[in-house]
Amino acid sequence: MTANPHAHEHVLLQMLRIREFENRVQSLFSDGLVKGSTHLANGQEAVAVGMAFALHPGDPVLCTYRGHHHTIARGLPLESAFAEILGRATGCCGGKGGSMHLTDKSLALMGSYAIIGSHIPIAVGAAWASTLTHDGAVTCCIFGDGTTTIGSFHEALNLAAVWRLPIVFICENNLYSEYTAIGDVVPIEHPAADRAGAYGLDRIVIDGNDVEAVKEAVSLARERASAGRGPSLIEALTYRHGGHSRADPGDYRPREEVELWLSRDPISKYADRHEVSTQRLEQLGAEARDEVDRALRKALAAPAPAAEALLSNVWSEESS
Ligand SMILES: Cc1ncc(C[n+]2csc(CCOP(=O)(O)OP(=O)(O)O)c2C)c(N)n1
Ligand SMILES: [Mg+2]
Repeated sequence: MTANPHAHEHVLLQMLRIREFENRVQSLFSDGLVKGSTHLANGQEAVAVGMAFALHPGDPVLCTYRGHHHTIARGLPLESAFAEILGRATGCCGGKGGSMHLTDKSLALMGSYAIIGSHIPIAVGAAWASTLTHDGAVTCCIFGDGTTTIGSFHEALNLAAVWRLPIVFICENNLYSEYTAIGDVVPIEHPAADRAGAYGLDRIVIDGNDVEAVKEAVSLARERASAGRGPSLIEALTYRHGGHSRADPGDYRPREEVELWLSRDPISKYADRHEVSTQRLEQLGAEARDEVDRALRKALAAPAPAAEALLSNVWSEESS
């Protein structure tokens, strides 16, 4: 992605770290160590990593319950993410948020949201704030294909467009909304891009399993936003390798479809393009596994939140 000869490995390592992290979360869930639900992003790593390489430090990012990959790609330490998911005091939300609420203001990770579409108006608010404070930040808001049927998606998009706010919307179209194929509930092929014109925006559809395509599209959108030319809506085509959440085996998906998308795995696709040997890819995978193991050991050793933590973060403590 850059002139640095090791840059390819860096990109691969980022995707491998996320993949290993997600695999470990699945095992932790199966072992009964995760309270609540988990929504993994195996197969969708390129969207997160491409986005993270295109954004600048301080750009606010808002994502969903399927947000481990976005937050890790934006710099959330693996240990902090594990600890949060395990409900430990050292997690990014002190163990009180869990898998669906990875948030870290110091990294401008302004929340993962479990209510579909709820974060899109909040992201528009963050972008509006940047026009008032002139902080030069561009907000990035990520959501799924199913979210495009929610009213707040349309309301927020309209406002962002008419006020030309500095925001990049990314729709991760993984073809399913929980257990429902998007084609069964939306009468257009591209649920986000085919509606962009209604808000005066370009129709942008990209291969979300191609990390370089994602980086390029988000960089262009970021430039446009910084130049005061308003938002962009990017539809990134991708696929989750597993089910919607927890123990969902995803059996409602045709086998050929799953196989087709497994053959488009973003990690092997990138490794093939840059001629990374199988042996080197395995070494990088082992490196990622070691790092994930170390982080998990530390998170597992961390204490549960103290009882008093129940009463903190209920009201904003910053204003007092
Ligand atoms: C307002 C609201 N309605 C329904 C749900 C239940 N729900 C959780 S995930 C989901 C599917 C969302 O699909 P999509 O936007 O494509 O995201 P993906 O899970 O594929 O990343 C639904 C309907 C919810 N969380 N919030
Ligand atoms: Mg979806």
